[in-house]
Amino acid sequence: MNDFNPPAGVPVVDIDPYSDEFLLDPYPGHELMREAGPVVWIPKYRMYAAARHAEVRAVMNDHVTFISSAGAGLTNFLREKPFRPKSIILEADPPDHTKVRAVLARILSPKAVTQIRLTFQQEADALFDRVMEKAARQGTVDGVVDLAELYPLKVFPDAVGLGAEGRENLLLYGNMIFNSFGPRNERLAKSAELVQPVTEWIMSHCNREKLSPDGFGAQIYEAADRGEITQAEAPMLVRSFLSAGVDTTINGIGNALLCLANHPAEFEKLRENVTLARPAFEEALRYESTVQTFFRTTSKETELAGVRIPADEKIVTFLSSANRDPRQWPDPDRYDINRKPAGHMAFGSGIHGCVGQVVARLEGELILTALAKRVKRIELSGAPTRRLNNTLRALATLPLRLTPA
Ligand code: OVM
Repeated sequence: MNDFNPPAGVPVVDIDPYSDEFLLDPYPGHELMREAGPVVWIPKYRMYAAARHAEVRAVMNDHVTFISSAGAGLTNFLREKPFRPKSIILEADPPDHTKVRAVLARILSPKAVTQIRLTFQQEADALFDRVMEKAARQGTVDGVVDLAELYPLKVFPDAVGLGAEGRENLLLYGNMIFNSFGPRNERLAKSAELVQPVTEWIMSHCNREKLSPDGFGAQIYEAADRGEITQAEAPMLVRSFLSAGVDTTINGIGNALLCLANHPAEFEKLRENVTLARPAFEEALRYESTVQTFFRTTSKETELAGVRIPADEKIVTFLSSANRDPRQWPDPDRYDINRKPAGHMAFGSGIHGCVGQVVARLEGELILTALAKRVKRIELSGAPTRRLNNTLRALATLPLRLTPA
């Protein structure tokens, strides 16, 4: 293959998945790719793409062929410098990946997370006290600014052990990091305008002195004290918390609120049975996957669904497209809280599958539970607006009318 010709035997899909148009409404583009073949070629970025469920899962579940150490974004770290020092968990392969993953997996295990449940629940209830008061006072609230941003920005940094000051840096940092998995486009450049001060704030808050003695951050340092990871690795894992733990859940919650506002019959089902909060959140993750894409790099020549891919090539997996693949899901474009969306790809799959998913689900469940208990009707009071990001399906605003129960 030269620089201009597409690889032989791979359907070409000439779209730009980083254009405003695509990001505003990615679903027609997803369908084009799925229909073109199990693996397609996107010429503008010279990348292979998997958009069907079976191939996305196959890539995610073969970490030997499809490696992460060359980056989980479009940039191939074997050829180009990473945007920041590599993540020691996301952008790593076994054996390096294995021990750091084990440390985070233990800190974020279902059993460990039961310890934070009560606090997270009280914070969800307290937030709804304020939101419903504001709704009564103003008529409408913003589902992003007044709800979806406030909650993770309070409970997650609290759980990590961060102080109250400067948390807005986490929003700027998340937006920048998730842009950095895409091409080095205008969108990344704009979000990275404050890269210096924001990065300095983030890195300084990864230090042990900045973290309370009882949080997830302190537990990372305790693992280093026990020799499970090095002392130098500890702040890098705190950085992973601060990179991946806020913007993801903010938009998971925002998208779930939007789903329920757009599907009143589903909200009614949730109100009648609040134990559906967890499946309603899970279905929102399938229906509007927060992390739209992640990349892998081939470690060797391989075949995927009969398509030959040479060594050292980037392949983008469209997690959100897999989650609406009609080959996998009956009536995939329907938001249905009674569906059992097990096997969705919103958290990825395999050894890199989201290590924080227990916390993410907890946040989503508690917000939707509080919503179902406090609100009789949730309606859009205006058109929501999207915050375009190279990786995230994100909302800028979500004008809501919440009628109290
Ligand atoms: C990390 C990291 C950053 C962004 C996302 C992510 C979804 C991980 O720094 O480890 O996983």
